[in-house]
Parts: sequence; structure tokens; C-alpha cells
Amino acid sequence: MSPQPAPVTFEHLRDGLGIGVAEPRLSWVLPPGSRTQEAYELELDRDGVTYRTGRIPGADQVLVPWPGQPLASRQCVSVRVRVWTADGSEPSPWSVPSTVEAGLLHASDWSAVPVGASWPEDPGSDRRPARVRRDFTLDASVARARLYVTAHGLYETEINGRRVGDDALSPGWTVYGERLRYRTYDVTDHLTEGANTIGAWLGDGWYRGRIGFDGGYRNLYGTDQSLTAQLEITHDDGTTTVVATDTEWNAAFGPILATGLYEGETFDARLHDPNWSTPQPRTAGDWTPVTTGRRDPRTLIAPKSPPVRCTEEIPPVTVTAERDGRHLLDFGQNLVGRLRVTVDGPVGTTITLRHAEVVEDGELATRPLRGAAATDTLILAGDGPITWEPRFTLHGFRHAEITGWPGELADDAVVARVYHTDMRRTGWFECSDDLVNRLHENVVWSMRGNFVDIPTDCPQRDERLGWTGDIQVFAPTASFLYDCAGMLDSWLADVAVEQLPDGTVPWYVPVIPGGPQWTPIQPGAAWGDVATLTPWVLHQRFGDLELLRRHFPMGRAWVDLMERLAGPSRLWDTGAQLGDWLDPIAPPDDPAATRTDRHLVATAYFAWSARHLAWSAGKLGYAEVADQYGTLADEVAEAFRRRYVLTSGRMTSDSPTAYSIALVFGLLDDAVQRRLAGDRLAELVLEDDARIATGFVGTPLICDALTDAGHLDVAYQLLTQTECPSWLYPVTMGATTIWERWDSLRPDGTLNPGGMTSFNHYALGAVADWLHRVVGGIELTAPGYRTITFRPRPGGGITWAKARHETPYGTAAVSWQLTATGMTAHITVPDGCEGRVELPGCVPLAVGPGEHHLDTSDLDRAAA
Ligand code: RAM
Repeated sequence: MSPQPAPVTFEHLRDGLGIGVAEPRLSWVLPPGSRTQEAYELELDRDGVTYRTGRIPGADQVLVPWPGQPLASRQCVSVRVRVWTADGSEPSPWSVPSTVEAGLLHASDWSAVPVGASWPEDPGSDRRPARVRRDFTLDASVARARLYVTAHGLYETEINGRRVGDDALSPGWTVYGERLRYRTYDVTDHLTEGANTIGAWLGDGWYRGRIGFDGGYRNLYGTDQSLTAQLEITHDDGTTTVVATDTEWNAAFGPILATGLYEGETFDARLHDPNWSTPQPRTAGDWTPVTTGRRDPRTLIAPKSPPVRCTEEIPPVTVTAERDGRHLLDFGQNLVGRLRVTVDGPVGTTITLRHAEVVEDGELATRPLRGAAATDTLILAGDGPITWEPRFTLHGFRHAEITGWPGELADDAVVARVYHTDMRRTGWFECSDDLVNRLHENVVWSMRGNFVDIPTDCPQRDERLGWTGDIQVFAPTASFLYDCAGMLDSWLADVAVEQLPDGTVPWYVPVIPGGPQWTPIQPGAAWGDVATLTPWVLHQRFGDLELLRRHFPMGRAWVDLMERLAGPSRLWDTGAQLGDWLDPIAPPDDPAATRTDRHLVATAYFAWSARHLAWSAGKLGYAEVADQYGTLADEVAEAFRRRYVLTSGRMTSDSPTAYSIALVFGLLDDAVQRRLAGDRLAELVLEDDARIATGFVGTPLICDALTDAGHLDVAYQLLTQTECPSWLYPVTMGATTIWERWDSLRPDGTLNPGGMTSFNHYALGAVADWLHRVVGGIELTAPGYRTITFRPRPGGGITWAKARHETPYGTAAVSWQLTATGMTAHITVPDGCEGRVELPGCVPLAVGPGEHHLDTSDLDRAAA
């Protein structure tokens, strides 16, 4: 029997439980080796009633519209697909069925109200968190149970003593006033007929915890800390029971004495009753009736992406006992997460865990953390071994210092648990140069550390904000490495909510007060362009047109704003601009002092955003709008040339970033101008010994600019440079993540004294997209990788490379190797897709789905 298609998936989710749309789009991957799809048929099984679409001719298999009646709230449908492929007239076998189940789609589905502590709290202080719980009795056996839950703050729920779910820091961070996520859990197995208890731990998180610079701000979204939960039970006899948060719940302090995302957590095990969330006999405690709060259920939304989870555990590489009783641990990898300890000791023993990314003079270097204490404390109950990990905090660290450990610290007593949004890994790259491989690995780690529900700049200091410029430059890389479509789509919805009425896109989203530099918000190029460029990238990479449509109004408002700001000159040469932020010549205390005119950058981005808006409008079928913004983009480009390109071909800012942006954004007029710019760019790079001379704006562009201008060799010189500043310099200094500054750690081993010295910032890792497309050689030419150009361009002494990407259609891969006469390349084209292979010096070749082994000595030579 021929093989079946892969199970159907829903939207951009990894599983279909609790989906927030009534008509989820469906995707599937063709049976191995089936090449193309001629037709498909979907079958929907709803409560035992089966509906089949019949044979639908066509090749669609990614984000195909929901074929049946929309889902009702809570409704569960099993979906499978079969396909007709080029091979024959018989359909494939049906795929293994996948289940999708709607969450609570209507405000009226909610009866739960927020419940929290009833004792007085001082909103200006670090408040001790509450736990809330409720006992209840079920009179009939349980067929199925779902828990719908969210919080003001953070929650972890338990039923009958057992943790519900394995997600962390839920409900994540959204613009809570307008959008607060709830999650759906299958808790059927947690419940029994008879006595039951549900309880929740609460933390402040982003909702009311202290976040932001300079001491931070509390109560950004409210002063309450509360749980909203609705437990819905269907019994075997068909009756239902709903246990929702209401006045029947009680609250009490738990063993967490204090907790904060930056601060860390303090847990007093002496106060912990393991039976607190069970109907078993338990210590009395001061449980008092909860206070109920308010939440407009229309603002409760289902997740579009997987939650944050622990995805890996890393044991320490070294544990060093200091004379004064402290222990220093090195995990060998800068990561984001928290420690889990297993320890036994006398009652009252206080163990303190501190975290840092680097050590200096043998001690944790905590200055870069600024106001983030990143300290966890455990006080032992003295009643036997305890395994503990904090619940509502996260740290960015490679090193930890442990104080107060009773006795020997065994190697397996402490483990670092890595947390991030649990996206599916989809991209890999490897080559013959180990330093480049480590660079790539560092990019992956910085993505993991900063894709924690929202895309952040850094994970360790008192910041951790959704900086728009950082993700704008990194989104192409991110979309290759992980399936981040759902997470970024959700975050972009928050960007739209936070966009000011005049079209201004904030520096970071969600918005928090940021001191005089960031508040009030001002429009800034490269940062605000996330509104146009990032939806486009996601549309291209994931083949999602609806995503593009959803965010189009936001992009349009942004471009319209720039048009107004520029006025008839079409030059955006006013206002605050960060420009080529963190140009290596910028002094530690003035990261915006760059060698490139910041208004040049602003007008270039204005043109590029207008161009993207025109392309987007074209894709969406808005022909007139496409024309309008296409003309605008042309006019801005012309104004740019008039103002910033001299007749000699030099630019007014004779800097690598200026030439790179002009080249990559297509702002130059003709071949001569492009050649002059490309040559000058190469010359500047070589004059500087191929060290980096670009910041946030130029760095993601420069390798493409050089490659397209015929200076691939110079791009490779930049890539393989190890002197500071360069991509590989940090690697030679032992970096395991991408740094914020080229010299976060300086050649003499000292820390950069700047107030912003992060060792985990993905922005400058955006070069990995060039590794994937140019060194590896996988580049899409139609949305979703439906057509792909395989064009590896070797150089830099690299003798082989491999790149692989799980496209929406399946695996695309290249593995190439230099030979005495040229190159051999093994190429995988996903079923349903078409490829074009361009090997160095050879005539391009069209290839269909499947595996292709090519040797340049067998191919026709291209005319020189
Ligand atoms: C820093 C952030 C971020 C950058 C802004 C402008 O504070 O770390 O990377 O986008 O500044």
C-alpha cells in the first residue's frame, strides 16, 4: 500500500487543543515520494458524524481553508486527508487523524471571574504572592474535562496535587488590556468521582511585577494578582459540571515569599504543605475567601503558538568549591532558564542561587544585569530531600554561584533547565569551518533565549523587551531556524494594538514607560519598519497570505506616517533616529553615534517599507493600492539618490552601511551606480582589514550587498575575520551566544563598560540568514518555498556545507562539497515543490521533487 500523507496540522500550532478560530486552516505534507498533488479529499468527523469534501482538484496543501461547518466552542473534530498524486488514479491511504478542538470562542462562554487575595496589599511594594484553591465534589464519573485558564500575573495550576500542563510563565506577555491569552488543558485524568481540589500558584510576572529600566515600574496593567479558571467536566452520564473561579474560592499565602521576573524567587519550604491542592488532610493555613475582580471576557484570546516550556536540561560542566563555602558552577552554555536543585539539609538552611552570563576575576559579573538581581533563594524544611525550581522567574546565565549548600554538592544535584517558546525546530546549517559552525550555534542559542513568548532583545538584564528593530532584522533567520509563525503573528497583533493613532510604531512592544529616551514614543526607522517588513517575511517563509492581510493596515499606517513626515521632499530627515545603532565606532555610552547619516537610513527604510507595502498589496489583490505605493517607493528612491548619492557614485556617508542599504534596498538607478557602490563597499571593507564597521542596520545587509555586487570573496573575508570587531571574534573569546556589542567582552578580557552589555542579543546574528541562503544555498522564490533556488556559493576556504529546512511542504536540503574539478551537490526538493539548481559555473537546471545528486563536471558550463 502506498504511504499516507503526514497528519493534518492546524494554523501554525503544534496541536489543535483549544484553538481560537472557528475555521482553522489545514496543512499537510505529501506522502514520501509522491512528487505532486493532483487532488485531495478531507474528512471531518464530528461527534461520530462524518463529512467528506469529495475529491478537490488542485495542489493546495498549506493553510487550506476549513472545509466544513465552523467549529462551535469546545467542539472537537477529527480531520484526515488523502491525496491523489501524479503516480496514479488511486488516492493515497488516509492520514492518521488529527484532532482539533475549539476553545471558548465567545465571551458568553465564560462564567469565571478573576479571584485573588483578599488581604490588603501595598501596591508600591514587592507583594508576597497568593495561592487560590477550591474543593469540590463530583457526583458522577468523569468522561472528559477541560480547564480554561488565565491570570492577571502568572499561574501554575494543580488538581488533586498534580501539576496541570507543562507550560511556564503562562499566560505570557501580551498587551493585557486588549488581549489576554488563556490556555486549554485536557484534565480528564486529573479528576475522580467524589472529592477533588483545584488550586493555583500565582506570580506577578509582567502584569504587576517590576519591569523596565532604571528600577522598573510596577502595576503596569493592574494591581491585582488573580486567577481566571473554568473547569468544565462532562460526566459519563452526559451531565456537566462547571467549577469556575468565583466567590467560593479561597486564598492564602504560599511558600513563595517573593518572586519577580528580574528579581528571582524566594521559597520557604517550611511553609509548604504538599497536600495543599488535594482533598487529603492538610495543614490549616490562613485560607480566607477570595476577592473577585473584573475581566472583560471579550479580551480573552486563545494562543496562536506553543507555550513556553523546558526544552532541555544541561548539567554543569564544572562545579568549583570555594574556600568560603560557595560553589561556582559553569554550564558551558549561555542559556535562558533556571536551576533545579535537589538538596537535603537541616531545617532553616538557606541556599542562595545567583546567576550571570560571564565571570570576571573569578566572580560572577553581575554589572551587565543592571537592576536585575537574578537571585533565587530556597529555605529548607529539614524533612528530607527536596527537588526545587523557581516557578515565576527566568534568568539569562551560563554561570551560577551557590551559597549555603549543606555539605558536598554532588554533580547531579543541580541542573540548568532551558526555557523558551516550544517552537518546532526547522532549520540546520553546518560547514567545514568550526568557528562558523559555532557562530551558527550561537545564533540558535540566542534565538532560544529570546523567543520567550515575545521576541526580546535580551534575556538577562532589567530590560527583556520586545524591541521592534531587533526582530525586524532577525525575522528571516528566525523563520528558517524555527517555526515561529504563530508566535510572531501573535506578537505583531500586539504591535498593531500599540501602534499610535498617527501610525507610529513603538520602539518595543508591549509598551512600558522607558524614561525620556523612549517615552513619549517617536517614530524611528528600522524599528518601526517591523510593521511592513516582518509580515512580509512571515508570509514569504510560511506561505501565509492571511497573516499578510491581517497586518496590512498596520504597515500602511506606518508608511503613510513616513510619507507625512517626509512631506513633498520624500526625504525623512527629521526626528529621533537610532540609525545604524551600535556601529563599532560608537563609544560605549553613545550607541547612536554612527558613521552613517541616520537620515540616510531613515529615507532608505521609508523607500523599502513603501516597496514592501506595494508588494503586499499586489499579493492581496489590491491593485490600485499596489500602484500607489509602488509609485511612492520609486519617488522616495529617487529622492534618496538625489540627496545621498554623489555624481561620482560615492555616497554622502562614505560608509559600509550606506552602500549596503542602497544596494540591498534597490535604491540605485542603474548598473553603473550599482557597480560603483559595490566596488566602493568592497574597498571600504578591505581598507578596514575586513573587520566589521556596521551596526544594527548595516550588519544584516552587508554580506548580501557584497554578494550581489560580485564581491562574494569580500563577504567571506568579513565572515571569517576573527579580529575584533567581527562575527567570529566573540567565538574566539568563547562566546556561546551572540553578543549585543561586537566587544561585549574586550580583547583584554575585560567587560565592555557600557550600560548595555548583553551577551545574548540575536540582532547581530542576522547574518545566519546569509549563511542559509548563500553558503548553504537554499533560497525561496515563491511563498512557502513552493519554488526554491538551490544556489550554494562557496568561498572563504569552506570546502563543504549542509543546510536543511523543514518548509511547509517538507524537507528542502543541500549538501555540497568541493572536488578537484568543481563541486558535488546533493539536493532535496520537497514533494509539491519545484527547484532550480545553480551550481558555480554551470547552466541552471530545473529539478522536480525528490533527491538529486549533481556533479559540476557532468553539467553544462555557463558562458563566462
Ligand atoms: C537596546 C536594546 C535593543 C535595541 C535598543 C535600541 O536597549 O537592547 O537591542 O533595539 O536598545
